[in-house]
Amino acid sequence: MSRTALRICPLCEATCGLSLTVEGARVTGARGDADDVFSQGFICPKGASFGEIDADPDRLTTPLVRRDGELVRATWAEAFDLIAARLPALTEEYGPNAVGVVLGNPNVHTMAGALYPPALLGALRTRNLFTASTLDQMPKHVSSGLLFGDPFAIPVPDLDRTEHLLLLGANPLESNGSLCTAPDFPGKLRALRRRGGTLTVVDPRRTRTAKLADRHVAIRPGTDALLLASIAHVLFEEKLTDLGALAAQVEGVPEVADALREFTPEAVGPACDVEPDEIRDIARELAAAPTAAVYGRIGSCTVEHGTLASWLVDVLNTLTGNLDRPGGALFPLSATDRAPRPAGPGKGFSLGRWRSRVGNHPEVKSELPLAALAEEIETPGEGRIRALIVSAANPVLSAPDGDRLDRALAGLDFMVSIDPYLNETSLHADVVLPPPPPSQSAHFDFAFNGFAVRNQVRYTRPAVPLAEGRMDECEIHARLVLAVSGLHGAEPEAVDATVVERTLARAVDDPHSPVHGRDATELAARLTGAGGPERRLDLMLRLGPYGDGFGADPDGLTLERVLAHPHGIDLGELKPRLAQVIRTRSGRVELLPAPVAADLPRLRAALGERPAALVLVGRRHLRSNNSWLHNIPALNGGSNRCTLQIHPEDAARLGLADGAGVRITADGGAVAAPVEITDSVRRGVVSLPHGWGHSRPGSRLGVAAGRPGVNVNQLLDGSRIDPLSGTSVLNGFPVELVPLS
Ligand SMILES: Nc1nc2c(c(=O)[nH]1)N[C@H]1C(S)=C(S)[C@@H](COP(=O)(O)OP(=O)(O)OC[C@H]3O[C@@H](n4cnc5c(=O)[nH]c(N)nc54)[C@H](O)[C@@H]3O)O[C@H]1N2
Ligand SMILES: Nc1nc2c(c(=O)[nH]1)N[C@H]1C(S)=C(S)[C@@H](COP(=O)(O)OP(=O)(O)OC[C@H]3O[C@@H](n4cnc5c(=O)[nH]c(N)nc54)[C@H](O)[C@@H]3O)O[C@H]1N2
Ligand code: SF4
Ligand SMILES: [Mo]
Repeated sequence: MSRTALRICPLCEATCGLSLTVEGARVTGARGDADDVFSQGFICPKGASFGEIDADPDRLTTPLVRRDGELVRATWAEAFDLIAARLPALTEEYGPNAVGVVLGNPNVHTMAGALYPPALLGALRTRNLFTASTLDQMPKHVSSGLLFGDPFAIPVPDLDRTEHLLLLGANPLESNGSLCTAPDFPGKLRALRRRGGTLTVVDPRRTRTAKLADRHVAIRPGTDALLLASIAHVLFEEKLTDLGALAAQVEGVPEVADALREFTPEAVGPACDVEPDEIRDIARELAAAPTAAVYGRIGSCTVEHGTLASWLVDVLNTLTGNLDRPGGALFPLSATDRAPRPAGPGKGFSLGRWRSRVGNHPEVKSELPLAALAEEIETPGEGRIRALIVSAANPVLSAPDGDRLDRALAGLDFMVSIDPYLNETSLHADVVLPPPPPSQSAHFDFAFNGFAVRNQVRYTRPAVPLAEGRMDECEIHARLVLAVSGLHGAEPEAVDATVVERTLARAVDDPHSPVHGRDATELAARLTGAGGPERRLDLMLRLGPYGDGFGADPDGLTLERVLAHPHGIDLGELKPRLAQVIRTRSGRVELLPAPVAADLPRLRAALGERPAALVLVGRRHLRSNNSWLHNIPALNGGSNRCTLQIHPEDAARLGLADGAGVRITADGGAVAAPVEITDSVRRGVVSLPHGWGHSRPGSRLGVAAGRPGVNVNQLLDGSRIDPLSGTSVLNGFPVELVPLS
């Protein structure tokens, strides 16, 4: 007997609604949910493999605890007893910074990862927080923090309505999009072309996305900030700027014009390898389009000038009047966002409120660069990291110099991993806490709804009941919070109750809240939901921008109402709302923030730099997801994907043959991979994907270990960093190649 169950896909940022076929407790099929208000049936091969991913026999089924050096199966009680015995004692003896926290990518794809880390960090009071953001989008947070006063105020391209899209360093045909949540991103690009709109793609590789474009610019890696600065320069020079309705809300326009004076197309062209005339054309097309959006992702973030490139993306959106207008780049308003506050000045955004102990890296959004984790564990002295809590992260593969991190992790006094697999990173843990497979978890996209191209709300309860011996990931996180807080053994619901209490206490005090002046205890008693996490979701929905305000708007959202719409509720197209978003001290968009101005000399210096002969960039494949889907046979079949792609002319010059081995050397080390000759990469650029290198003894990834690939991040020593954001340079670093005989 089979049944169907709905489940929002947690595998990438597109958040497609899936319709699962369930037999007993097993997911035997996955299709796109045609009635999903947002994804309307779209699915990709990863979503279609949901059943295989869910049932991977290598998933851990019980906690593991280290005894006499060996990780052995243990009960949940034994696992949490050990954590409660060890972690608080370490903080007691060495201070709060002795315990570090690493949060990886899947935390933004689980409810637990959204709801509990703030409480964990609040309890630990450590300054040693590291996340995947400093391998990814931190430059965009910094740029938005400085421009708008809120690091989460990230405008997204209005894909369904724009007439022109200038897309840099993103390959949504493989990635399905990022910081732009759009199921069927590929279909939306095709629709843009069909309605007469134009697409320009800037990428050193002729990707599947680039093949869809009207114009493909094969830029020299790492130089997008120069190109964008020059486009802005042309807009000023040819008097093509037109802020329209934005003018009154923006300050610093003349200052930007002045700061970018040197970035003429003639000065920038040779550095970017883009003809000056083409730069002018791109600028004119952008200015002439009735509506346009500039959008940059990984290839514009994880590079030498990542923050400047991210800033310039929104400078261009602003100068062309496309920021905050339909068809341009708009700010989504998700159902669990805070309800809009009155416009006006805010507290602004600060960087570097403290610095890392060893490398003196400035804090950004309370985080330190993930590339600095190993040195903070290795370097003796006060404040050294002695214990680590790692949730949903595999930095041994995803961050620079995994070999060094591997050694550093081995030297920790204590380590906890919340992870379904025993992999390259979790193999070092003293306690591994495995979440249940995704079919057994509820799902709500707290993060991605805030970057969605359409406002909507969807929630799916577990498709399959929690199996015997399993613990919900929310409960795992809540018990961890209790264990480090000296409250080991208390009911996990206590963690949620505390958050609810605090949130309501603030809301009833806030004159702008719909519950101002009401009784917090009475409101808490009205919350519905099957457990702590659902009650918190109900609270956020009810206090949110579309919420019922506990009766203030009887038609507003509640958990019950969302549950009554299993395919989701459409909340309409994105609307202009810049005034609500701005939290800068001036109350306006600050177009030339001081930290950006201070980093511009570094960009000017880049105009004169002699580019390296050969630089390396990454790439993604539709059937992968960073480091953790290579264990699924359905997603890791066919030809080897961990190859070094190289242009035929470069291959000939270096004596490299297709399929033969090549030794790749960079400042951090060397790896060997098979050569793949293809003219889809430009001359002077080679490409190797990340997330591979599954060859470390002690991990339990049977399928992945059979086709391990190599770890591209072993080529890096972690010293290449975008200084404003602490983000690692993962794209556009120099390499040397030698054929392997
Ligand atoms: N060279 C290079 N390096 C890169 C990149 C690149 O483009 N090039 N990309 C970077 C980017 S953008 C990112 S986001 C990072 C990602 O790097 P990480 O944040 O390290 O994420 P993953 O590699 O995806 O590893 C995810 C971990 O979470 C576990 N996991 C999976 N599902 C769950 C779950 O439901 N709950 C829990 N608790 N754990 C789960 C997996 O087993 C795995 O151990 O990599 C970065 N590294
Ligand atoms: N299938 C699949 N989907 C994924 C993931 C995955 O691993 N696999 N990972 C998810 C995650 S964590 C993220 S953050 C997103 C990322 O989503 P995207 O940003 O779309 O990531 P990529 O596909 O790596 O595309 C980056 C592109 O930048 C190009 N590039 C490299 N250097 C430069 C440069 O200097 N300038 C320019 N202009 N381009 C450059 C590369 O050639 C590449 O085509 O994808 C998510 N979705
Ligand atoms: S596009 Fe992303 S969210 Fe949609 S099915 Fe594929 S992996 Fe899942
Ligand atoms: Mo990412």
